Amino acid sequence: MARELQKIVVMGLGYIGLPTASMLATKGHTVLGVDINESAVNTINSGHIHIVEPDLDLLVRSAVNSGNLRASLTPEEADTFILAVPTPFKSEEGNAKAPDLSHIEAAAHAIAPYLRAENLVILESTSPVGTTEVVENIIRSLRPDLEGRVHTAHCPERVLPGQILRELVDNDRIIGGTTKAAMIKARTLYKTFCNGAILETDSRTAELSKLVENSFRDVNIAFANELSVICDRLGINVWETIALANRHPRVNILQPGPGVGGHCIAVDPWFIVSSAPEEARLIRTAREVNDAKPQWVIDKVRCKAARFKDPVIGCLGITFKSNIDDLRESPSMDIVKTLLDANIGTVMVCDPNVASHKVPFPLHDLKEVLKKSDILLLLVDHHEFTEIDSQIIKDKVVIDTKGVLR
Ligand code: SAJ
Repeated sequence: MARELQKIVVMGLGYIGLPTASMLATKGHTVLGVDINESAVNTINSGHIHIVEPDLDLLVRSAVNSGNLRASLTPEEADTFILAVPTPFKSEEGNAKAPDLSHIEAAAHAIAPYLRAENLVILESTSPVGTTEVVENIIRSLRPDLEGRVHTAHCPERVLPGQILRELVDNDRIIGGTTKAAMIKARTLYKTFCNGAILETDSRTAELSKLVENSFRDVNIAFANELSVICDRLGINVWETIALANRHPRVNILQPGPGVGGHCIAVDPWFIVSSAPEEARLIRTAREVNDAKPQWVIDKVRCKAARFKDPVIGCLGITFKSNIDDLRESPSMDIVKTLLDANIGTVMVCDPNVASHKVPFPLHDLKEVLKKSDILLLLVDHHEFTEIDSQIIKDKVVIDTKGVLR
């Protein structure tokens, strides 16, 4: 394994930046993590974490205790700068949702005064094609004295929330340099902590590859969600249908649900659509199919509720997927909020993974919800819900968006 210990600045200490900074620090690099959130900076400097991810607390503590990881509000001079800031989309522009590059642009401006000749700048944030060149152009315009002497590369993050630490080390890594020299420098750094294969390419191909991975998943989940609506219309069990079809050696259908959430799969396909709006027809349609699923679930609940005078509607789960506490872009949360405002019954919400101060409505105990509900709406397959005894719910109207209450 190549061992070249460096001083590294990581811009953005969120779900990607903090694990990456800590991992680099535990491998012996001297790391400064930079964030605009002062309370996150203080929390990290005290050896604690401000986000939830299995075992990340142990890694951060050990990185901070080793003296190799510090957090700050401002960058310093270094050998390598890694940008791991968010890339959300702006509200609808025309028909496609346009990427918001303001955090990346701000990070590039923030590091510019600290750059020296032969520095490496790595963009890890998931980004539309051409964004690494945007970073390069910002640096060129702010530091003309360094023309041609700062290397830039795109190394997209690919880790799954809930398994970040394992995937950070084990996943194959795409390294896309704007030049061969940048690619070689980035490869050397990632080899210090990555056990997966290092896949070499240019920055634009690296940018698109990352977007394609998440779009592939979105399109396949859209297929499953469309099947669930078709099966409902035909009175056929979608879970059984998919399980049977998946016994074909070349079929592997994903699972339907209440919609697609999280900050990645529900966002990144739009970056392809906004770059090639005429051509990206399937990718756009998949987004629309997945985005329409929450309303379909709400309509189902309305239809069932109409049979009761004042039904108690028990909603199980509000996170964007199972066994995590993350509420970002959660379709279940949107469904629950709409039902709370819909005036069609008394809504009781339960999510054992979410602290009650994080949501603007009361959270109830699972037992209480199971006891009082007339209609039970399962939105997230947390393990607490998959273990519900079918006898307890046999007399209730059950709407099971994840197919676990069989
Ligand atoms: N979902 C379904 N049916 C399925 C699988 C998922 O409805 O069969 C839903 C989930 O419930 C959730 C959403 O899709 O709402 C996304 O969940 P996920 O577990 O598929 O993915 P994320 O968003 O947690 O992480 C993805 C990963 N990308 C891929 O698997 C291609 C991860 O590797 C990326 O690093 C991450 O996006 C990212 O940061 O881009």
